[in-house]
Amino acid sequence: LPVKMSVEVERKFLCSDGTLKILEEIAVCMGQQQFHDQYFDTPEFELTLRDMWLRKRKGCWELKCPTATVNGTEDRSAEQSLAAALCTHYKEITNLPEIQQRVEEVFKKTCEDRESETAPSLGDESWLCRMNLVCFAEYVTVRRSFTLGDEGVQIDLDQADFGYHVGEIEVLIPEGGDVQSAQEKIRNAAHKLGLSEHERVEGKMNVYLKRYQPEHYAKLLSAHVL
Ligand code: V4E
Repeated sequence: LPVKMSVEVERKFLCSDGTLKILEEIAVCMGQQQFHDQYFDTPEFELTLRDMWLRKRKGCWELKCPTATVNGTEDRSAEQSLAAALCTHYKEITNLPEIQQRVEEVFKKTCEDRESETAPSLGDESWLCRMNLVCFAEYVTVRRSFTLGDEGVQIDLDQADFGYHVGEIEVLIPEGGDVQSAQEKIRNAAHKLGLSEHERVEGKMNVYLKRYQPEHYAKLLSAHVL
């Protein structure tokens, strides 16, 4: 069976009191949750240097990686280009065998014992060891989620345990879906929230690595990943 994947199109923002007030007026609060994220890579940062982000959240594995397709930019208006520049988009893979296969492809080494192995139970994390993956970042986030309803736009307000607050406007689309129209929806939502068109905001990982893993951070900066 083909594995269903989605692409997350997202723009981060700093949530001022003013933004929060507007949000509470125009959006519907979907509740609050708390989760502990653990991110994994090899000691040489082979995944993150390829902009691949392997994490465990609430007992589930997720891999975020760049989308393969490159969108043509010729027909874009200045507004569309700006909307695109403020957004990121990543493919999200949540199926564990698919994640393991992607990671193996990166390392270009097949594990000899793979064929003979029976399917690992969900609790079996020997594959981490086999692929030399170690946890390089972990933090707890308290997230309040809102929806603008009509257009499938979700807004999250995140508070990380290392003292960083950040907002995210996000739209999920199927793989191969229309990234540009998702960016347009995000731009409209940002406009409704009164956000500045020019702010480029750091994500939690950015701040975390800068603060706690400066060597890793510097490598990602010079590889233009962050
Ligand atoms: C893709 C990525 C990272 C993985 C964490 O992604 P992010 O969406 O920031 O985390 P979170 O907790 O909000 O996950 P969600 O619940 O939305 O799935 S860490 C760094 N990146 C790349 C990246 C980038 N280059 N630029 C920006 C602004 N953000 C992320």
